[in-house]
Amino acid sequence: MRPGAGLAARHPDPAVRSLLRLFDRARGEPADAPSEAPRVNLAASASAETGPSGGLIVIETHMRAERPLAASLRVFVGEARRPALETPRALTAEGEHGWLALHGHLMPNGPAAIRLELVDAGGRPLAVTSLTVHVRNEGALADEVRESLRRTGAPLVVTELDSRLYAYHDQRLTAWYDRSPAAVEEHLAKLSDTGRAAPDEIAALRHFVDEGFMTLDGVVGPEHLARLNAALDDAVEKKIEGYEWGMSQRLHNLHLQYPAIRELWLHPKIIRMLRLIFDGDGRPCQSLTYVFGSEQEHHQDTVHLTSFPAGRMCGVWTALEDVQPDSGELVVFPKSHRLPRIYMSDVGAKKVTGDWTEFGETVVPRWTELLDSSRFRREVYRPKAGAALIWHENLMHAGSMRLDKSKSRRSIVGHYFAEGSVVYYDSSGRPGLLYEGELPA
Ligand SMILES: O=C(O)CCC(=O)C(=O)O
Ligand SMILES: [Fe+2]
Repeated sequence: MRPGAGLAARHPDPAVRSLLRLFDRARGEPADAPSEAPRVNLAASASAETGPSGGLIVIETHMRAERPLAASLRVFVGEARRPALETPRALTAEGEHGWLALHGHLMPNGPAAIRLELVDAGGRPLAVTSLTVHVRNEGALADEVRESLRRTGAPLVVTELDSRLYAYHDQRLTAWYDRSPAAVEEHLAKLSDTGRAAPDEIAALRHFVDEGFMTLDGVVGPEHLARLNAALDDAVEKKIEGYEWGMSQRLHNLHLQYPAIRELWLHPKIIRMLRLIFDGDGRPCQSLTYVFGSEQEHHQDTVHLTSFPAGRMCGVWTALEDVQPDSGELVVFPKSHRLPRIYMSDVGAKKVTGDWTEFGETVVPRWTELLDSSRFRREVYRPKAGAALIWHENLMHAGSMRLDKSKSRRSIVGHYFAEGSVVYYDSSGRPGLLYEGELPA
């Protein structure tokens, strides 16, 4: 380095020097080798490394430097010699976990090499890592999404997911159940004429279209219910996620620990009904287990569990016991699925990174306003054990007040997305991951 040549060379702190080198470069300083290159670590992994993944390919990253350092992360996809993304990163000694998401729809099906590079302000390599991901987006919906992403020029790599990335206004992408009554009838007639759906299933689908949900009795039999309740007892006893008896708190993804819950998650009757709704496979993304009522305020899942195209998500709520009055029952507002969908950008809300205060001040009042705009009936769901309710993505629903705190309300919710869609959490801007394994026939 030429002594005294630039701002960087004059500063005593090496971290500041490395930042200032940026300015020196901008002022025409030559890209000298740094006097003492700090050790930099870069690691990346993806669930799509182990098997084919649809929708967004999520890459988890970890990067750190011996001492604070301004760097750029470059992402190379496939054979491309130019980075699909170049983004500044402030490296720290503590290290930082992060993520990137790739629009797999814009990639060919099959394996793809991904290379990540960290470079310093002068473009000199600091660290590099590679991985191979497996992309699979097949079927009519995936094709429509691919074409839409191409038309709108969606970026291949994203670091924040948002509704503005997608052509939600494009009516070619509207699901059959969100179309005109005539189009709905035509679809149902086809299902019926081809023998794909039985008369009771057609009736359930019609209820879903008109009211925004359907109820199914006797999905889970007594033996399976006993195993599910034993799993809940075990989770309570082990105080999983710090659970204390009587709490409204939900337990996340217990299907990963309890085979009985996983069996419910992939229940053939539920998967079959979702296949009829989505006109293709539906795949779960998570499970939430409740021992007592959630007392969750009215909301649409749309902003939390977001699909592109719109409407390709359903919630499935299964009762593990006969639901009692005053236990904090699930409440749905029939026909409210026809209300406008609310996304973060619509109300100018910032992505939630942990504190939900602003969300409560921007999104929640808009929901209240929408619900108050029409006189929606408030339907309390008080089923027998083993029954399930499937709601439309945009249906307004809530957990009512637990008027009798001693009454449990054992239930499990799964959120399912249509295969071929893009799955994300608009509220946080993070990508979603679907179960990619076998589905029952
Ligand atoms: O079970 C409840 O009370 C509400 C659950 C819910 O809103 C959801 O899981 O999306
Ligand atoms: Fe919900």
